[in-house]
Amino acid sequence: MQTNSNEYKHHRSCNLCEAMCGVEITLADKKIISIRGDKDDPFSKGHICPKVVALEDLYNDKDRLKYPVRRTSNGWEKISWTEAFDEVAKQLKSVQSRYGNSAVGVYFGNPTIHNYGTTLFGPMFFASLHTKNKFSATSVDQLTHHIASYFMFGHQLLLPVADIERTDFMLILGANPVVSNGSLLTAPDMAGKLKALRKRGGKVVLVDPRRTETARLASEHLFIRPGTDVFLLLAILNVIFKENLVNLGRLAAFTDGLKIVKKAVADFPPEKVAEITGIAQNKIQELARSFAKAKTAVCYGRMGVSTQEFGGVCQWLINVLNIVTGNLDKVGGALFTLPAFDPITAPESLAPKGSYGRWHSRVRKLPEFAGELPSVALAEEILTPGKNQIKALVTSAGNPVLSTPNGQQLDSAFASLEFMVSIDFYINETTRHAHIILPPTVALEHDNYDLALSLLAVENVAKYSPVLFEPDSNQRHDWQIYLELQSRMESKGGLSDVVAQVKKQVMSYLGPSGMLDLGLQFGPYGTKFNPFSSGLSLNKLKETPHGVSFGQLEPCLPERLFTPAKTIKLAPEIYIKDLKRVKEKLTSIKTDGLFLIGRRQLSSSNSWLHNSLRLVKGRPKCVLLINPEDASKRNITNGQTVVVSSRVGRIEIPVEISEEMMLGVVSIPHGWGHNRSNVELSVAKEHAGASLNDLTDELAIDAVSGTAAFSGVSVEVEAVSNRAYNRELLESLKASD
Ligand SMILES: Nc1nc2c(c(=O)[nH]1)N[C@H]1C(S)=C(S)[C@@H](COP(=O)(O)OP(=O)(O)OC[C@H]3O[C@@H](n4cnc5c(=O)[nH]c(N)nc54)[C@H](O)[C@@H]3O)O[C@H]1N2
Ligand SMILES: Nc1nc2c(c(=O)[nH]1)N[C@H]1C(S)=C(S)[C@@H](COP(=O)(O)OP(=O)(O)OC[C@H]3O[C@@H](n4cnc5c(=O)[nH]c(N)nc54)[C@H](O)[C@@H]3O)O[C@H]1N2
Ligand code: SF4
Ligand SMILES: [Mo]
Repeated sequence: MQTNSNEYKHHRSCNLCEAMCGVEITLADKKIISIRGDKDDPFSKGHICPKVVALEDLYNDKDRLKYPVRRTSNGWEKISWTEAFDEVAKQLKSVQSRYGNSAVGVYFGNPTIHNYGTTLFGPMFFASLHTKNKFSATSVDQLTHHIASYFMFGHQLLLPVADIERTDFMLILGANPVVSNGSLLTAPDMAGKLKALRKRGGKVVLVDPRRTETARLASEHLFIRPGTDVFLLLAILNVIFKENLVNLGRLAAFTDGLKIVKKAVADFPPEKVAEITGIAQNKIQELARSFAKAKTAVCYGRMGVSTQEFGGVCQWLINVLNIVTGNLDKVGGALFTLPAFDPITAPESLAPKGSYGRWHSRVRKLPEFAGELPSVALAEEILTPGKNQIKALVTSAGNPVLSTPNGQQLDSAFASLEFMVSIDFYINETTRHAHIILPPTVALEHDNYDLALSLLAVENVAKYSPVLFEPDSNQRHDWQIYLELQSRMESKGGLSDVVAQVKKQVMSYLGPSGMLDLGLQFGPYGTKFNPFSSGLSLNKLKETPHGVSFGQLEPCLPERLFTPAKTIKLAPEIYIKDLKRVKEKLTSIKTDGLFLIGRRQLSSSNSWLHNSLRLVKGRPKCVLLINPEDASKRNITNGQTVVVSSRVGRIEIPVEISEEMMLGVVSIPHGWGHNRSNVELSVAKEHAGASLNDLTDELAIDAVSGTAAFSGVSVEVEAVSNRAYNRELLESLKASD
């Protein structure tokens, strides 16, 4: 859109977190002048967060790669795309011919779902590798949600979304949406939405071992001992059943297993769990009653509960709580979306409905889910000799050295590989181990559509982001890189070469935008099912640069269920069995000592935005938070450097003493630790911090899913020496006194 002489505006959605904020970028002479919230975006209404500037900083980052590189003894050497693709395919095929298909492993990271090129073309490329050793960030994140949806609703992507805009009572466990901007809950301006909830007379109760930024906006904050949410949830349900507060409403007609749940929760009365959780018996009773009696209520639990020892059971119980109080599929409760591109009705190869335990990891026998194995097993699958040992690895849009437990172990595992290729624009803690790096374009250089996030949004919205800066002719998009590699992997001589070529031509012609157009036209608001309407297509969507809203979510059960008899399975056996482990824990739990949890920060995005000076400058961000009493017991003072050690490693980190922390709990943000050798991130190295995941333990997992149990790592904290203070931190702490 032209405004004055040489200024023009570009509209897109920020893809740096799950909130899907509309942004308005003003440019002059192809230079960005400002990035603001797009007030005309019907969904985000002008909201943005400080992180948005990273869109520009990424584009301008001098450290980012634009051409393929090969690692040599003299450093990284530039090579051509053709040479790079040929070499990668040759090496992967060589490993597979010598050791079998599964000797090639794959890890893909979180940005995969923030980029529709990777989301749409990734599955085809990964399938062409024919490996059972596929890993992703899902198993250090939201896997427990997918498994609960798969077993209860029949499809891993039928994820209930908390109706934050219409609920009367929101119980939040282990999420900090004011900082994270929401997860599996796409709703821009979470702070505004929580304030609005309270203003309309609603209540927000937050359960978290830290008094977080979100806690400050809650009606009530309850400290909980890390990893014990399972007991709290069981006790809440115990009260609801005991006091006859169960009321499934219309769900009763299509829900199985109520009696089994009633029996299962009978063993966990509040008095049995109060001490372990740190939440008083009467508080638990009061919470159960007010949740059940609220006109509408929703329980929402995220990273703090998804990634703990009983994460699987926790996410199941959260669904159970919403169901037995009649709040699932109800306005003001938890609802399902009907997105314009609906992955739930898309082909299985693109969005599988789920599968569990079709195979197991070789070393620790952890179960497959939807074709993937848990990432906690990646290092041991590389390091343990034997048949099907991983000898070569493909990483794409992931930084597992900083993002998955026991990063040091993964570092040595990657260093031992015969071949590694990374699809990433940074030489970071993970990709520095690659033999070849294939760099894709960044967000402003490609178009985008939020395929995954539209599935998780509090409104049914569709937004298309056009390309802002055309990339150079020698750059490649992620999907083009995937397609080139896929085609080479599928070419096995003879006719297969011809088929692979034709497939490549067709898919290249279609591209992500062609697939999107088909998805939109065949989707619930498209032209194909309703030829007389002026329904949705990509062209239509492009005419509305601020996006389209199809309104708030509506009840859709039982029709949208994928279970064979279209019933909700309230008591899947897998969870009932795991309650045995929960019961044992009730008597064996360790409550003394210090327990470590993680933390997210407004200006970070996991491990990969620390090369933006605007985002990292100022007060040191990678600091350990500790309660004053725990600090004084150890003679630790503010700003001092401490050594934190766990079963797997030790790090040094400055301390900030904070009343925010529950007694016995310390917190470190994840995604830092850029001081490893050969990392080529000039800004991030100057603000390196230490890696939380050099302390987290790959053996600590949720047994049902194999998801990493990040919450509640047992640690020791000791002062290094009286002289080791962090001056910058001390000064900033004094300034804030
Ligand atoms: N202790 C602890 N660990 C955690 C968490 C925690 O709370 N505590 N959180 C976990 C969670 S929720 C997640 S999602 C994971 C994240 O785990 P990962 O996804 O493995 O790690 P990220 O730090 O997100 O790294 C993303 C990588 O993708 C690259 N990248 C960015 N955009 C693109 C793109 O468009 N294309 C390509 N090809 N590459 C791109 C970046 O340069 C970076 O290397 O970390 C997990 N780790
Ligand atoms: N600014 C920013 N935004 C982000 C990201 C980022 O790195 N930075 N990452 C994005 C990603 S990939 C994701 S998945 C989302 C995650 O979004 P959230 O889940 O909202 O983010 P976290 O900050 O990890 O929130 C987890 C909370 O759980 C608490 N907690 C830890 N252990 C326990 C426990 O045992 N029980 C309970 N009840 N609470 C516990 C922690 O103190 C923390 O407040 O955020 C996304 N948004
Ligand atoms: S909240 Fe998320 S989507 Fe919105 S501007 Fe910030 S990083 Fe981007
Ligand atoms: Mo995540």
